[in-house]
Amino acid sequence: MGSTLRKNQAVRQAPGGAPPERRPPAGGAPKLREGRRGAAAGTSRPAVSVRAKQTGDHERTLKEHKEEDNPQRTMEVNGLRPVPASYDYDLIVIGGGSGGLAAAKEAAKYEKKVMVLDFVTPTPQGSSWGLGGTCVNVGCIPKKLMHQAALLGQALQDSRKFGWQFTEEVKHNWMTMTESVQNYIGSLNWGYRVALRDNKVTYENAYGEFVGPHTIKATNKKGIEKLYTAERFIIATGERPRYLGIPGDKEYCLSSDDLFSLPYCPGKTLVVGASYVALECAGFLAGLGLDVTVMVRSILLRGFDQDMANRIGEYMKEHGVNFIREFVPIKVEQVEEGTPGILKVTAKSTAGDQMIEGEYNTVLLAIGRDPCTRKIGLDKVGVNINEKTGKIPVNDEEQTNVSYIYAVGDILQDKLELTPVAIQAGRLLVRRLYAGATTKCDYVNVPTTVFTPLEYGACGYSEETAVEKFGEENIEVYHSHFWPLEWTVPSRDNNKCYAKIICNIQDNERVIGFHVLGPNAGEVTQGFAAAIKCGLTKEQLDNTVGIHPVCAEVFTTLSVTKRSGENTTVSGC
Ligand code: FAD
Ligand code: NA7
Repeated sequence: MGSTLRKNQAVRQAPGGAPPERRPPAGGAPKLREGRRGAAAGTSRPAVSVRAKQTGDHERTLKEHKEEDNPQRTMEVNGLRPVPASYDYDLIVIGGGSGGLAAAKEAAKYEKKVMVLDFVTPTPQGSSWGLGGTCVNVGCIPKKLMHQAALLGQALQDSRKFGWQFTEEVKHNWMTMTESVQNYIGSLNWGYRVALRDNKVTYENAYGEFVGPHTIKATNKKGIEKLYTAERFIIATGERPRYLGIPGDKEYCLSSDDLFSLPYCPGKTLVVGASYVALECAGFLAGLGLDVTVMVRSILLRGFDQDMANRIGEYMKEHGVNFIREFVPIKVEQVEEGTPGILKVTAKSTAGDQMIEGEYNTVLLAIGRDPCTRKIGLDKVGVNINEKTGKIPVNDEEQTNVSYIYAVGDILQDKLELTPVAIQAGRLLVRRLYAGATTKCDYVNVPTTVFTPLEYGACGYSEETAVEKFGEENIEVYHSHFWPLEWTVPSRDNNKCYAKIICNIQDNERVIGFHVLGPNAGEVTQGFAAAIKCGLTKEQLDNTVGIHPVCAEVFTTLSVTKRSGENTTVSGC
């Protein structure tokens, strides 16, 4: 099937749909077109393309397409390396976040002609950002820096006991923090652009949408559309915050996509949601001295070890965070305009008919994130998604049901939503595609950290899932409280930090779950995660000499089993 005469039709029909004859068989790759020339770049008027030779020249495009059956022919694209004549690019990556950028840069290493499309749709409040995706702009990076700002406030308090004296009143300035954080993010955005340029990856700040097999439409901020073809595609479009769907939510509420660049202090804040984004934001806002309430629909940190989740909740409560349990907002109204203004929130009990009202300066929604997969033309190319969640199912090689389309990162069904996972999956995928590698991304025993005021690091099974999978009689849980030495002098929070490992009795007490609540939990967990990957057993942990006096040494001396019911509290080192 020749594509030449079809390409302009495809554009004219978008977004309504590609012509029927271009639609691939349901659930399968468009086999007839594999290895043949894809639709060349072109729009309804004129034919527009990345191919410098073609831009605006519809006649020449048609002529070139008549020659398309010669697979040996190569051509220059953007003045860069030659690619097989079949497509504009070897690889087009849709989404320039953690997974997409990693994949694109890796592919460029193997002399592939690569394009990245990245486009940020502004939030309902108008927030937008640069290249790099969620982690850099509105996720891990600003979150951890603001968490650090809160920890410094705590350190200032502790420092008095260590002899520091300050005469000035200690206050926090939201704008100074936000500007510093945003400046750093700006430098990262710039760094990503430079890295793409250095790697000869073509970058377009444009929204990508499939319009037909091997063909994508890129629409930039000005609405200018271009078509590109590629032999392969990687979808890495990530997720965006969900809204409640109640009156006033999009009008007045913020999401984490707005918070980190908010140009004014949010003031008294209601955080809606109880998973890690909600608790982390609530934690650092409270640590900065703000009045913070978390509205919890059911449980804290669904999916995480509940013993640890409840300890985090207790700690946050003791450190000034209010919790409203088993309520959901049903209406948000503006009482007063301003930066911040005043919002009235009406909420309903999930356990009965009770209604409550409260006034806040800011309402932050952190009720989950939806994958950006429903508006990228997946139906045009036959890529299956989970209709309920919007997630994309892939095989263990990150390949969708359409053989030339792959997906990585947060949009994947049943995979972890973490930056290093997206990066690892993207890199390994590209190495398999272009470097003959066979290593697959291992989604098991991935460590993670929740940056709540008392940090929580975890790797492997939660206690609940371990019991479910192996049976209670087959697991041994060793645990202990610990008191970081740094916390003793300022008399902080004895017996709040907590260490727990879960071992599989049937497998030589292999460590299948690792959990720690305490300072620098991420730093602690990272190393143990490597050991767990290597098959760490309880005996090996016991034979490991600790480092004194550090928090992590507790894992080398765990002796109390949960089953025994013995006391785990400590009073010194
Ligand atoms: P993203 O990084 O989201 O990138 C997707 C990109 O594609 C975005 O730039 C998007 O605008 C763009 N895009 C979408 N659709 C299109 C389109 N049609 N055309 C062109 N471009 C498009 N992970 C951790 O590991 N540690 C943490 O501490 C951590 N903290 C987090 C805190 C918060 C508040 C949030 C929200 C997330 C956090 N995460 C954390 C998760 C982490 O950010 C994600 O797992 C990671 O960014 C996923 O990478 P990705 O490549 O799948 O998508
Ligand atoms: P999660 O992990 O999807 O959790 C969503 C939280 O919001 C969870 O506590 C939910 O409660 C709660 N929720 C969901 N819908 C509502 C409504 N309608 N009302 C009140 N509360 C609600 O979301 P996160 O934002 O923390 O993280 C998502 C991803 O972002 C994460 O995986 C990272 O990649 C970054 P529930 O337990 O369901 O009752």
